[in-house]
Amino acid sequence: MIQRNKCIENIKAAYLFPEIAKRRREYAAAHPEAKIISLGVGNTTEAILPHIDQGLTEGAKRLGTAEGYSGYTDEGFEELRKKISEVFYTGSFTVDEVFISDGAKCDIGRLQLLFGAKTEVAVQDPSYPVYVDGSVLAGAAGGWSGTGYQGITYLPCTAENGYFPDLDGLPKNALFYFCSPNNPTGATANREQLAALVKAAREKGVLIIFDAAYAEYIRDPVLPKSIFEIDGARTCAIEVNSFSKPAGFTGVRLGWTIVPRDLKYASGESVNADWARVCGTIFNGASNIAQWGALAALDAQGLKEMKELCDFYLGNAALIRGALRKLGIDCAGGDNSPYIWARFPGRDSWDVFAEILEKCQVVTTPGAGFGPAGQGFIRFSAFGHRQDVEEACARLAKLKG
Ligand code: PGU
Repeated sequence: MIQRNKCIENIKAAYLFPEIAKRRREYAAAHPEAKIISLGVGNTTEAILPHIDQGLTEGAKRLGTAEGYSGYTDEGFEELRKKISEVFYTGSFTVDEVFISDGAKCDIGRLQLLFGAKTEVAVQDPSYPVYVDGSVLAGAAGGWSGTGYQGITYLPCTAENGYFPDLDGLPKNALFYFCSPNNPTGATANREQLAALVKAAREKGVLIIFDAAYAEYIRDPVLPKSIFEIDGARTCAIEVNSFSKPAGFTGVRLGWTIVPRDLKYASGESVNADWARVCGTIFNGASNIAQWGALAALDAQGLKEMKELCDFYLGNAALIRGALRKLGIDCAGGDNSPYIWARFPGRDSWDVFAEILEKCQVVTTPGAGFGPAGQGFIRFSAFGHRQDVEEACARLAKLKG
């Protein structure tokens, strides 16, 4: 029989979120009366707002007309690529530097193909599990050592360093996944920090994959929403982004990736040209309907709706953070991000997860699932209906004592 891919063997256990869903199901089976509320996976809950929804439905209707029909769109509608450049990057990228995807996670997975199994990988610790698990699947990291995967450099992001890593630990010529606003800590890097990151990356020949999936949650006007607000980033960074969290497109599926033409490998060859080649080979473009929705999201009315939606979830975040602080639980995040990172010193985060589920019937995400430095933390997601979030906040009082 055919052999199993060794890289899959190296993966420690189930992907974090299905594991949480399994524990929730087990709890629900044992407690059929429980009204469980999820503040676990960051999955949007609110209806798509009317103008953006109209973009989607009109897009679907177009496909039923001779004039409006479209098939494969490869790297995406040119009009959408242009609009993304204008709205998010002051028009500074040409259409061939903007690649439309079916979501940030999908591109994070595919991007590894550019660099291969020999790549050194560094991550913020804790981090979105796809960076590490994707690297293991691509063969760029080895087996589980008990505290982390062999071959991955974990750069701790803790309360002590303001959730920004010590860049001296960044290996040379590595791929560095960096997420701001951060999942899971909720920390948002400021301009000086990102400038230091770009400087270190350029000095060390590091390529940054900057995940800006939560950029539209930034409310502080001085905080950068993109790595490309920093001079020099075009020669050392790729940015992935998504309509999932600002437009409620988690189920619609649409994102984009910026690969600057100035970005070169050690050999001098173009990363952009290779990315076009990879996408052309294993990706047949994003849904046309989703792209019509995204175009609606990027006009004046759509941008207003995206802000409204993010404000709603930020309102939830403020409620959760307030409830935790009232209990004396130290927490970060929640002001420019939809995640709250709560500290339970000296505790195993899976134990705290189980305690919150049992006492409050609230599902969270254990910090250890995001990396070794996540031990002793719980991530609360602000994606939920207001009534559920209010109810969850009231139940959290049961954690007292
Ligand atoms: N990037 C980051 C940093 C994310 O947190 C998520 C979703 C994505 C990308 C995915 O974006 P798409 O455009 O929708 O592909 N993170 C959620 C959902 C769990 C998951 O496995 O993606 C979370 O709870 O962390």
